[in-house]
Amino acid sequence: MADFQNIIDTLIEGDQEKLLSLAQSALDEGISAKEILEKGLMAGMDIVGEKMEAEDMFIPEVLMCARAMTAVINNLLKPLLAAGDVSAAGKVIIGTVKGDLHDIGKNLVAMMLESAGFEVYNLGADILPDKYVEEIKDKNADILCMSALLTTTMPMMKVTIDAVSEAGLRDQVKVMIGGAPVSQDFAEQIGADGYASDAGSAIRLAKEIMKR
Ligand code: B1M
Repeated sequence: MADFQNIIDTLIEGDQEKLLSLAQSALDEGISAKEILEKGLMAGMDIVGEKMEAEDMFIPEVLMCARAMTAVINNLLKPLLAAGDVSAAGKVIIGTVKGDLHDIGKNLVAMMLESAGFEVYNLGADILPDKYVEEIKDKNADILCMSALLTTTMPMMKVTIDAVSEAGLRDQVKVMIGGAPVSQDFAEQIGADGYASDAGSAIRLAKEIMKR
């Protein structure tokens, strides 16, 4: 039986080496990458968020947790999280909106879309509306995915959609949004084509959009 509590505690401590070794042991025991991600890393990150809000943890410590989680995803889980379906699915531009530096969830979504056969251009975090526009044009993208983790940066999603419309590209590209504070209601309010609550639903939605 995997010791998810140990993984959670180690993530909260930000101990990257120990976290890598615990995740490797869990994989060796036959625990799936998805379970390690959801029951260990994401559960731990939720507690980090609560501690951050309560001012029990501060930015440097949270950054250590984020780096430890990213190391486990990139070094151990990435190849195992592949969705398996590798049909040529479409071109996706993805980034976290201007003013927002949170990129772990966005990178997970990018990685899963890639493994589902999409051609993914991951622009990074803190992305200006004009940069999205430039990349949509340059890559002739089918889908634009935006992530926001802060209530204060959610409005940048609307600003970006407006910039895409002003550039005359809105008919060419479908817009999907996601991130913890974002919702289906908000997607409708700002004129996005869809909202995905997690990486799995982002893949389902992207595939559905490409069929439309
Ligand atoms: Co920040 N932070 N943070 N933070 N941080 C939150 C988001 C917060 C909820 C913590 C809290 O107070 N409880 C809070 C936001 C409050 C709010 O606005 N509602 C917060 C705050 C306030 C801040 C600062 C303002 C703190 C400060 O400076 N005083 C600051 C802002 C910096 C900035 O961006 N300008 C800040 C900074 C940071 C760090 C840099 C230290 C670090 C980020 C490091 C990094 O990403 N490289 C950090 C972290 C780690 C967090 C928490 C703890 C964890 C986020 C995370 O990675 N979760 C977070 C609390 C929390 O979320 N519980 C918090 C794991 C990840 C897998 O989940 O990102 O939700 P998530 O992604 C999911 C889904 O949302 C969805 O799929 C993913 C996978 O299932 N999804 C998409 C995400 N993007 C998608 C795009 C799509 C589709 C689905 O496209 C279609």
